[in-house]
Amino acid sequence: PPSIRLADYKPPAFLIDHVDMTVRLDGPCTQAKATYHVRPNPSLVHANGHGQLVLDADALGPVDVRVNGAQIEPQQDRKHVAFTLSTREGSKVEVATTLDPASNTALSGLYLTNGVYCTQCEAEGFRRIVPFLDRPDVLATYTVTLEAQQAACPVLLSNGNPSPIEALDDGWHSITWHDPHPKPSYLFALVGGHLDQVRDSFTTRDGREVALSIYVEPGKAERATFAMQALKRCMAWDEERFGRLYDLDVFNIVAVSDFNLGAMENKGLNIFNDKYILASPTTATDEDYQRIDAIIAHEYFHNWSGNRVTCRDWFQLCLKEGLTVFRDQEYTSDIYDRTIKRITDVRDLWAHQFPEDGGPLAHAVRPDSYREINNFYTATVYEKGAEIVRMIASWLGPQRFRAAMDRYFSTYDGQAVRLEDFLSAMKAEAGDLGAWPDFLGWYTQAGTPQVSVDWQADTHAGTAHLAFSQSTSPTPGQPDKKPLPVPCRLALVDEAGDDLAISPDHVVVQGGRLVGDQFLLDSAHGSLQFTDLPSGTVRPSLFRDYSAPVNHMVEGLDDSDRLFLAAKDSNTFSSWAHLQSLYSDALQRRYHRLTLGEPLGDDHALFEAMIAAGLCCEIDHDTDQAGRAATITLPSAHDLARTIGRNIDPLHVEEARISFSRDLCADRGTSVVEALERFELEDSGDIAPEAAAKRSLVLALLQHLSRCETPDVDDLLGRALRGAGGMTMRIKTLALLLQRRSPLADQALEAFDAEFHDDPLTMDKWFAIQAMNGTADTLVALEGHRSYDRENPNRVRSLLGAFATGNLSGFHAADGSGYQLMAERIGTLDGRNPQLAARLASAFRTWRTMDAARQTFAQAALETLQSMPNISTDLSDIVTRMLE
Ligand code: B3K
Ligand code: ZN
Repeated sequence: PPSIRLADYKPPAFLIDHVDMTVRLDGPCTQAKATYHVRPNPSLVHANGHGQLVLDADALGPVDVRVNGAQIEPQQDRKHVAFTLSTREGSKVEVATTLDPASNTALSGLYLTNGVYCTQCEAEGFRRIVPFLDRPDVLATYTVTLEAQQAACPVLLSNGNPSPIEALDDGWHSITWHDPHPKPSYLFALVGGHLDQVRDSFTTRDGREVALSIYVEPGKAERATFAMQALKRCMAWDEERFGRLYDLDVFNIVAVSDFNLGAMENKGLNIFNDKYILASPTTATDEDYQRIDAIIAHEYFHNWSGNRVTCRDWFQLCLKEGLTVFRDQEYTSDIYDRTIKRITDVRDLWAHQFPEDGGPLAHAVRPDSYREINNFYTATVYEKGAEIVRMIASWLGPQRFRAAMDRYFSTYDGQAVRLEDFLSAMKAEAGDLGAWPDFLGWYTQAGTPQVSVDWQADTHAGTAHLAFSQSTSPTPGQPDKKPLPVPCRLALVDEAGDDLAISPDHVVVQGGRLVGDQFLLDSAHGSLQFTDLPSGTVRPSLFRDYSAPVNHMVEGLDDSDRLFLAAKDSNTFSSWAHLQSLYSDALQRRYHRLTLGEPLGDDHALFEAMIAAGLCCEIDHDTDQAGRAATITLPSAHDLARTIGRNIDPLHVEEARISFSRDLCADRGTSVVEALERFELEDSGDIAPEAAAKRSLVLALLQHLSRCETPDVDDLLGRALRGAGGMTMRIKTLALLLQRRSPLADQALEAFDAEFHDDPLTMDKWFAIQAMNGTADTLVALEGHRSYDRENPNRVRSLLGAFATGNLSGFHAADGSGYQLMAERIGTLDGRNPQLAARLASAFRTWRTMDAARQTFAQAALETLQSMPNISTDLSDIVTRMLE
């Protein structure tokens, strides 16, 4: 299919103001009927008295169409239903069609999951229910009547507020939902089925009571109590922090077991992958709890950033996604720990967004064109999009940013807008900050800027010089790059570790601006020349809190400077980042020595620093256990591969990390073991953040120890496993045993299987750790397991997804077996669920960074997929871009 281009945007010729819809849920005879109140778009000139109304459609059977009561014969092809309408006055258009939700395995539109009817309409699923102007700039109010057999579907939900349920003849019943807020069709939803309900309520700051419900499959209500608490917490937070109040009488969440993504923000009726709702201490990890909290918040926050103010077209996707990720990140930072959240997000950005931005799938946060919009729900749109909002928020400062957000929401409420509109609201509150930086450039230019910084200090003269330069490598379709406004939050740190006050009188700035502690580099080159510095050694702390999503390298700071800053920098994020840069250098050094067959060398000084930072006090007696855990955690294998960049041998990447931990333990193992021994390896399983922080530190230590070859480590891990009070310690220690091929692993896997084999969500973890520590053969064996289901996306992601994204040496196996198996499975899956197939295929995006032999195998696998006769648009788009 041809590309759709932003430059070709045209407003719709007709608008639809109101939709009256009736859906009769009746298995393969399900009927969908809708009446549209259509009028010509008044902002356009209509030359004739009539024009074509071209409705979008997808995979629909015959459609019955009436215009003002009279049946007509529309032109219908696979993707459209078109007919002529008056442009002088409004028309009433009625459409009706029959659907079979059970045969909808793509999980877009109306489908059946475990006997429950549900919908997913973003981005283009509504047209798979009824023909419509299925584009985000057509906003309508909806009145939706649902009919079903009372016994099959006691629960019937849609958007907005409900009227009382009515009994019909023959055991049928019906209910009508009315949503008074105009919305695009992608926010439409309905649900029908047997579901248990967890109820609560929330009183808004202006005194309205909102009835809250979370619906789950029968018997799972107990596992939704944490989700309900999270919902109430984030509703209160959005009032407090952004002044955003909820706007309907009810707010419903439904958790379903077949879902292509995490969750969906349908107006008043969020639908979730049950993985992000259901949790209990015995089945969910600390990460699961945090993710549930964050996703509930994310979807809830969309009510304003996305629903009340929505996107004009899909190119503006990051208008709602980047902004809403920023909002959920802030929520998590306020509720938990700001530094840890920042570290976690930056690690994710480096692990997922950077490789995307540096490879064949690189695209701007606002792309210029797309072939399949579903392939643009990416780390770039979401995470880089959130980083851009973060730069803007930090440039404005908290008060101005809040005022700018208020302005954005009030100016554009009820409208479908563009990024330019968001930026104009931000700019309008910039006050005396001077010229508005070109933040739009960050949305339109793909690729990660490389920023080189050169530091030179003259202690005797009391001067120092920081020279910056930025450049961005070409990305597909964008050969030439321009400089972007790069905010570098910085400080000069004295010998005591204190920040020096920087007086503008003693700095000469070039190629940018210094505002407070931010140097805004807005040219290819810029510099800061400091004079009148106090005596003694001064060192720079740069990109504090990771103030810009760039790849930066600093010349002029040696290892001892970085070790000093790691210990003394008052910005806790930066002190973490200094150590990470040292780990990264040490691991790269080891990697290159491994490829040359040289001895690995000695990292003693770094080990000392690690132990000092990680074990500075008793494990048990400190508040910052999570911070120390992050401090001693190495960059991931994927991140190391990214920094190596080319001609990669994944086995050496893994061995570089393994050898580092092994040498650390050989060097300082006694201190590690002693520290662990002092902490009795008993875990309460308490889900409170303090208990979770302690577990994270213990696990970070065990992770290093598990690389030692001595058998007493098995004993230690075995004790930690037996002492596990909840799922976090249980699954993580099991994974470590598996990773070191311990004889204890098999038994523990069996015990897990025996306990959870009929609890699919919990078994997903069991599949995932094996997929991450096995080979293609392991996957084939696991596919035969009684708890595996090739048709459920969560199962597929836990096995195939975990393998392709969490097992570097398995997926990139030297004999090509990983690529081949993945390609086979993706090819089969494409026939059922193209979105899922395309997403799995994107794991191949780093194939050109591998060594030549691996590239040959990867290319062959991709070409096999590309030549499939019935390949979907989704998969073909991804595969083609990777081969271009
Ligand atoms: N807006 C949805 C994503 C829909 C993806 C469609 N392929 C979830 C979210 O970001 O909140
Ligand atoms: Zn979102």
